Amino acid sequence: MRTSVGIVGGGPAGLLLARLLHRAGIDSVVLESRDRSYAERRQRAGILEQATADVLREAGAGARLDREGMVHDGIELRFDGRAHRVDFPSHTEGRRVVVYAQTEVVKDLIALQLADGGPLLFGAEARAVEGADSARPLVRYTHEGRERTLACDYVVGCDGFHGIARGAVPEALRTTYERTYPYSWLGILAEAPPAYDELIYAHSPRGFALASMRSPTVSRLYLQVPNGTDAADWPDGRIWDELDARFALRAEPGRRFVRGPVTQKSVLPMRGWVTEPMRHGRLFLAGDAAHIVPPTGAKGLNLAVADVVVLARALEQWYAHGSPAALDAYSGTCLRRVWRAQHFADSMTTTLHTEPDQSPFETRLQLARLDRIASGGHAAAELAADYTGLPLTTTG
Ligand code: RFL
Ligand code: PHB
Repeated sequence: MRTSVGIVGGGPAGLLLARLLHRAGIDSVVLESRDRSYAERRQRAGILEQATADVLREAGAGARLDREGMVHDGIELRFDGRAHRVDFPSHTEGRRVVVYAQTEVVKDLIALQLADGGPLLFGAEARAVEGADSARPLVRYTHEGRERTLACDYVVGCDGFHGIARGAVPEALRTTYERTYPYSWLGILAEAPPAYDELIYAHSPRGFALASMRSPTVSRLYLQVPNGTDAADWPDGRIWDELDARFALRAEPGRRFVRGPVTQKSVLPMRGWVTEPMRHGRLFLAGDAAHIVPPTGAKGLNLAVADVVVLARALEQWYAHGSPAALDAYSGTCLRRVWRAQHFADSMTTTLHTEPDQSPFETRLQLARLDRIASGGHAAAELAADYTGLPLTTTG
């Protein structure tokens, strides 16, 4: 098989790239190792920056997002037993976020691609990218028990953190930056109406907790837990009790979460990680294949979208005008945004979580930082701007 752009990985990055290229008249093939139902059920992100929602609309994937997505105008920070709201529109000239699950974004993009796009192969596992620095790169993959090759003009590795594409960048030419945090998240999905209208990020002496949602009837909740925690040690009752304790408000001492059946439970490590550069010859890396941010800033999916928007525009300029300038600028353009998001995600993470041997002094500093944000002014405006995201045009 031969195509213009071979896309390894059918997560949000790969699927959206295929859509954007299709709309620009550039053909592509997406190779996804998992089956469709697995790809559509994998629980992950929930928050779309305004620019991300706008891109999905432009790509034709906006109808259900606009019907079912929940527009949020702010978040709550909870610390020292008190609640403080950070408003987004008033600090950002009207910017907001949309709560719409990654599972739904993926379903919408898959349906579009299968309806009128280029080939999207499920159960197609890429084994290697070869000839990245030649004029004729190719992807070796297996599909339906057979070894196959996909010959391309360009290969894009959208195959996530555990993918194989970046292995085609010689070690001597890449640098990896990494931070592992000394705590993890226990995440649950529960059939229970969200207890609050907005997301709540809670700092507490018992550790961080986050209340998010998936729909008016489904809650998504997270608790900071020690690294190495086994989800089996957290029966449902223990989780709800701990959530009640970490979200407790002095003004409403008896308030409890509405409990419901817990349908998913898993432990997620927290890390920051970037590989540079995001290009080698005719191979480009996008999304989690090139960078991971800790989820406290809700940036991972949004960064994946920003990467492929920049890349799709650059490929358009190449195919329409023969101009390589935007392709040459791709890695630098994306990495500037990646490191800003990395910085924001790190500061949210370290301000809100409790280190295993944290001193009372450090806790006081965290509370002072949170108090600065809660007081409004520049600190609140900065959080609102970072959370709702940079406009895509400034990086395109
Ligand atoms: P994905 O989603 O990992 O997709 C990669 C795809 O590649 C496939 N694949 C292969 N296919 C063929 N051949 C191979 N050899 C392959 N190897 C892998 C995989 O099956 C998969 O389908 O990467 P992508 O597209 O870059 O998307 C990135 C996002 O998934 C990720 O950044 C976010 O989920 C991060 N994230 C969040 N991001 C946000 O913007 N807002 C949030 O609120 C948010 N919350 C989260 C998150 C991530 C979380 N976890 C699980 C770490 C919350 C959590 C709990
Ligand atoms: C989620 O809804 O899964 C979610 C929301 C905000 C975050 C992380 C995850 O910061």
